[in-house]
Amino acid sequence: MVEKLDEAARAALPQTLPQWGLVDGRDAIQRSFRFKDFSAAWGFMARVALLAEAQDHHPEWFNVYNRVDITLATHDAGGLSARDVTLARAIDAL
Ligand code: HBI
Repeated sequence: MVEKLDEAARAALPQTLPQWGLVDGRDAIQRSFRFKDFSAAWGFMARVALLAEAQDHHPEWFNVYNRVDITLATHDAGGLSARDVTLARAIDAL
């Protein structure tokens, strides 16, 4: 079982992940990305997929043309965990 994110880490989210927001009605974070076109969006998704496999932690996402919306939550924890923060930071660093 994966531990949910502790209160201190939750309070720090605006600083650690300033471009991510909390999802309404759900213990999850989300960020929306825009790219030049579909090819650039898909290239980004391919790199996120490799990160996800390396971390054994996977995004929920939606893509249309140049837009990629990513939601992160830990299903094994029933909400946010440190795994989501780690993956979000790695995505931000791409
Ligand atoms: N990805 N987002 C997310 N949440 C999980 O709990 C999770 C995952 N990828 C793989 C994974 N868990 C494995 O530990 C197994 O539960 C399949």
